[in-house]
Amino acid sequence: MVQVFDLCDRDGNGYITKEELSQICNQVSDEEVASSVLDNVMVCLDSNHDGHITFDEFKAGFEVRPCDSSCESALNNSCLPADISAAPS
Ligand SMILES: [Ca+2]
Ligand SMILES: [Ca+2]
Repeated sequence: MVQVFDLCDRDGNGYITKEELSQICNQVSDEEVASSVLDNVMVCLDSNHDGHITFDEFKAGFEVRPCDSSCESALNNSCLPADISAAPS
């Protein structure tokens, strides 16, 4: 999970912005990921809504995800779920 976070945190400053999420999604996905989808993912993962996803938020977001159908569908529409589970740990 730390590796996945580091992968998403492209500039290594300890948190993921929507910009970085967009970059990683467009890098791993053949299809363009809609900005509205990324907005939903940010809302789901950024639990204190400061515009940054910290590792704790990132980890917590994926742990609670199965309980939250709207977040699950947002994440399913992004590039993240398959790559998270397939990522080498
Ligand atoms: Ca970053
Ligand atoms: Ca946050």
